[in-house]
Amino acid sequence: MTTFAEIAPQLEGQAIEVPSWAYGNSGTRFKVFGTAGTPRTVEEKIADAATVNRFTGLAPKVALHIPWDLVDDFAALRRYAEDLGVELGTINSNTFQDDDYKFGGLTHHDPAIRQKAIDHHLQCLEVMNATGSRDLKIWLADGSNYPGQADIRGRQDRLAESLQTIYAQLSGDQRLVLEYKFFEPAFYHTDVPDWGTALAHVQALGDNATVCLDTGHHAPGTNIEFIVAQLLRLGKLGAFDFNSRFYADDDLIVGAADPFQLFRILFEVIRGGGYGPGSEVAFMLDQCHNVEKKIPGQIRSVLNVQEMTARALLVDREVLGQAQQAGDVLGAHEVFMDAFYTDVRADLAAWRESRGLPANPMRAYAESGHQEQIEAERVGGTQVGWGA
Ligand code: PSV
Ligand code: MN
Repeated sequence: MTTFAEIAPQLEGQAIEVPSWAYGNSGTRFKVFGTAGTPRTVEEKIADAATVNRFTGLAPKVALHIPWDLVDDFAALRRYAEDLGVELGTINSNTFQDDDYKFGGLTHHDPAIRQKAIDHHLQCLEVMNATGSRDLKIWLADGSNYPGQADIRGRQDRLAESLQTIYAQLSGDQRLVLEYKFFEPAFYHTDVPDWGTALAHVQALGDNATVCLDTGHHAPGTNIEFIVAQLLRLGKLGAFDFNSRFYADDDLIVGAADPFQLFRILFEVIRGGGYGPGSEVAFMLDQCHNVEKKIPGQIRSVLNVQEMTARALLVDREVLGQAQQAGDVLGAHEVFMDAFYTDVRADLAAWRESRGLPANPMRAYAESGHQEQIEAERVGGTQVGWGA
């Protein structure tokens, strides 16, 4: 069995990108609860992301959502973030909150609205030029609710054309990352419902277009790790949006609902070369903290990813391979499960301490007084929230 000491060097440099929107208020269509200490500005969201990084050493980047995080001076925002020890990461576009987009954006039958959606993405590219971000992540709410409502085929053709126009404007090492989701807000058909559709579009675009896999965007029972293996094999896994779910796109803390699934996914990531210094996969979170405090919610999340990464690294792949070759079904399964059942928490605590980080970041944050401080300081103004 592989030991923690053997895999420890591979934990070095693990980087998880946190979403700015996780620090704002969020909820369901029934209610958005306010939480004391919630940021009022983009800067306060970034400060919270920097706090998560300070306590964990795991979150050196923060992803932005446009227009939620629009500011006048992105170069200044970049400096602000860097002074706090974090970088601005993926830029997420948003064509789902404007009245014009009721029947879609990049797929819309009206060329004027389609152009508006394209222009929004070009604006996102300008933001990326100022922030130094590599990835433009596109998720579309486009789809229809009733059979016959829309020309499904025509919408695919228009989508391909719109994406082409945006892709042509990428510069340097910038990438277009296309995210799929099988339903919601549209309930009959969705224009990018699955990894196959996303792959078809990014393959048509070229080398700098890849797929984003949001773990909450699949039908129950889907074998997500298979999709990970396939996309990595094809060199087309660009990013993760990690979260966890019991039912639909619940956006709960990654690893909370099904730690074993997270382990299986990370095993395939490692197996497929998606982890480590040479990897170009962005490990992002896409979560909402509706009832729990947000900064500790994010700290818990990045720690869950770290813990399952360590366990997945512990799989003895040589012994596993031998068992597989020998047709030893249960032997192979046991090698896999041994790693999953290994409790790495004490080893990780010692490892963190050896790097000047708190052994237990959750406890250290709770005892730091930081939460009480922001709750006392952030009074007045308007708390930022999902959709604002
Ligand atoms: C859509 O459900 C999604 O996963 C996309 O990534 C959006 O940008 C994000 O959620 C908004 O929270
Ligand atoms: Mn997502």
